[in-house]
Amino acid sequence: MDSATADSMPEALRQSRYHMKKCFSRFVGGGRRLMKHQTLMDEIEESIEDKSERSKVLEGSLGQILSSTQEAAVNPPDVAFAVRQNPGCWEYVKVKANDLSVDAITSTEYLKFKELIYDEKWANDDNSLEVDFGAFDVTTPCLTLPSSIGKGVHFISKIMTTKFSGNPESAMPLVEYLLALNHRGENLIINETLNTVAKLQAALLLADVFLSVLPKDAPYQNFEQKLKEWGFEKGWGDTTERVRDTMRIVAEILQAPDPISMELLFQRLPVTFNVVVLSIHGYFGQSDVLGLPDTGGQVVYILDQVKALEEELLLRIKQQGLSIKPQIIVVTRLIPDAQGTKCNVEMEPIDNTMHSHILRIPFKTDNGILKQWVSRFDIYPFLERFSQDATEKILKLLDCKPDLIIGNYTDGNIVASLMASRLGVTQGTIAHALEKTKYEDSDLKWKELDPKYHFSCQFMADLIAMNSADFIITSTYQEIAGSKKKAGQYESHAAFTMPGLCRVVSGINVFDPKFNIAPPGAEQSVYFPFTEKEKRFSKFHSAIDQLLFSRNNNNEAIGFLANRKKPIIFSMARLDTVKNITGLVEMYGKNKRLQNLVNLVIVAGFFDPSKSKDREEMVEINKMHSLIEKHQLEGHVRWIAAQTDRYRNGEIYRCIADTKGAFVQPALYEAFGLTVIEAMNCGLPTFATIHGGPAEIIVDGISGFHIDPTKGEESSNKIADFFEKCTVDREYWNRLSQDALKRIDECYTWKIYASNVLTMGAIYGVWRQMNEEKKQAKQRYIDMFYSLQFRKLAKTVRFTLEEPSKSAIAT
Ligand code: UDP
Ligand code: LCN
Repeated sequence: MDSATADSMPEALRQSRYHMKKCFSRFVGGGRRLMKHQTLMDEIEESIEDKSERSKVLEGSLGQILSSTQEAAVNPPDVAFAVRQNPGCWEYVKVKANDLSVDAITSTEYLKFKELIYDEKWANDDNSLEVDFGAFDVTTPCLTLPSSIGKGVHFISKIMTTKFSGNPESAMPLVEYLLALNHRGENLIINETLNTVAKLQAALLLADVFLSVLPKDAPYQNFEQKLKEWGFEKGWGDTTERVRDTMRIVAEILQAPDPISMELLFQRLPVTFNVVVLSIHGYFGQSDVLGLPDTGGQVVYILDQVKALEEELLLRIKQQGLSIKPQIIVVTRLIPDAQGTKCNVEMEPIDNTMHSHILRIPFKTDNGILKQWVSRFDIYPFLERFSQDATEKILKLLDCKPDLIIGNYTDGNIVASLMASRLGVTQGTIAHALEKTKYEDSDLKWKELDPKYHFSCQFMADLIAMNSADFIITSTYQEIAGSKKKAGQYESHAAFTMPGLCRVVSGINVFDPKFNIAPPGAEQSVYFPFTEKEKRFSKFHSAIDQLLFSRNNNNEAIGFLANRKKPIIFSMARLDTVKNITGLVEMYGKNKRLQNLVNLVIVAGFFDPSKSKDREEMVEINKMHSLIEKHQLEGHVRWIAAQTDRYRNGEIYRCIADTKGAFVQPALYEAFGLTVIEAMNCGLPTFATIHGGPAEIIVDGISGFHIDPTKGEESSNKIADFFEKCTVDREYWNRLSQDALKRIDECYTWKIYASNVLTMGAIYGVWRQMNEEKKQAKQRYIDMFYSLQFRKLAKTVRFTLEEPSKSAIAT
């Protein structure tokens, strides 16, 4: 087995043999255990007390290996290292503590070794369930450079270029693809007359000569008949110029393909008209839902995404010279007990769109319809039935199959997988957040966590969706492959083990070209700079003034700000543990310097734990109250309940900017972090967690600041330093504000997103067709895994509804 680490480690250990022997005897002295990177480094520090000796040891290749070690599993007398020198690149080695001999081991061997710590019987059982999705992908072309991860479309375009090159007949798959394009059975682009590369080439030449003498802006209808005689159908363009351009792209590809023309072509072809978007858990609605349990960024993302996709579809359809009405259906759960929202309404048109709707389908059980909200962690038993009901309803509504199905989060993605495989439709998935990396060792400790989180179901569902998807949309690079130091969310599914359940020797490969980065934006009619005075929603100003500065406690806000002249640091999030709003209150409470400089305003959850239905929220509410009391924060903190009106929220960010304040996002882990880009869009300087997406959104010290919420003191001092600096350098705050806006304009807009996603839908559609046999073989494995593993686990999910289960069922 090739392993650079295994090759260099023996010599590296030999050079520091004396110290390493000490370190290894310390490692094994602690008995069976899993050591995370920090523990490993701490123990090295304790073993080699002399600082200069230690630095000598940690120099060179040994230092490189140890600093790239994510974890080390100890089963005396052996220690196995999981080394990650680059994103997505893992090597495993086993070292004997007594003689420091080194062996390269496979990921499977490493997982088994690690399992010994948790479940020896399972680890030693030759028939423990091993899952290997990668076995079906050995012939799939993959990226090799970590820096290219997430650029799947570009890679596929290159691969297609080589496939279509060579002799003229190599491009036949493209001709076949064009022949198959249709809308409700009516041919588009070409018909059977042009069923070979040669015929298509000849016709394109003829058409070009014919079109060259027509006015550039002549409408398609003027020459439609003529083109039809040669075998061309609608869809090439709306004017002579556009038709000629598109034809030229095809002619050039047939002559000698290149990736740029390939991508351009797929931006233009009439492939997608009907899209189904799945987002099941939480309260999916257009008003009064944000901040409710399980209801946050995903809803915002999808509503904005649909609007952007519809705009792009309408533009493309017009430019294709077609008069087809696109349809986007967002499928979610119907909740009869809707808590004052519209989540009990079956169909709802989506605001600011012309042809997009929310379709709500109830969860059915053998006893009838489930009335209440169900936590996303408990949702699994309902999904199969939901997918069947949703599929029937969609086929009825569209009167045809959708062209593209996009799932969101675990539940939406597994349903998208079932639906896409049943209908034979291109499938895209979006995770928003993969829970696996949010909770440390959630795979190894699954048995402990399962009663509360049902990760056994969730991780199996995620694996199914990742593997059945034709393409995966992510918001950041880190979501796929992390950073130099930390593994990515998808990457953590490459090889992992859940002792007693299954050993995933190959879950997903982050070098697979199905991965694409397409970051979302923030709706710019809602989130715009505080300086655009004439656009501001001044009608909210007096209510916001009350909300922030009133001294009264009421249902909407508690606590008060004694000195309203101070800038405000502001945060807004669902009251989940991971969002760590209480962590922010604590770091503020402990830092008197910060308290003297700024006030703190929090928007999160609500104040009475007995009113919450969410397990984590109840705990956090209680914690908030006790922290405010413990640190005597009266007069410094205003706690506002969850806010549901995004227009007003936009204005809140701007009002905070008026105070020359800042936004703070203190999550222990944040997958992407829409609030971060909302705040930045409003020109509000932002401090956001280094753990997850925000680390990539913000360039530290330029477009905002990174904080590490696990280091409260350091973080609160960083915020305090900023505000101190602002008092001496009046321009500093403005510079930060402007650079935040610049960053957004360059990288985070919905327009770029929509164009990219529709192009993905088209390119991966052809790719899927070109690899059909391979896809089907893998699908059979996925189907089996679904039936034998996921389905069985979903049936075992037990949870309590807040009312007795009888009244939870509406028949
Ligand atoms: N949000 C809100 N009211 C609240 C809390 C959050 O409107 O009380 C909105 C917030 O403006 C953002 C979304 O919900 O648009 C949260 O998205 P984010 O990506 O920050 O976190 P998520 O909740 O998706 O994990
Ligand atoms: C879910 C999350 O947890 C956030 O990090 C994202 O910003 C949001 O979804 C939208 O993708």
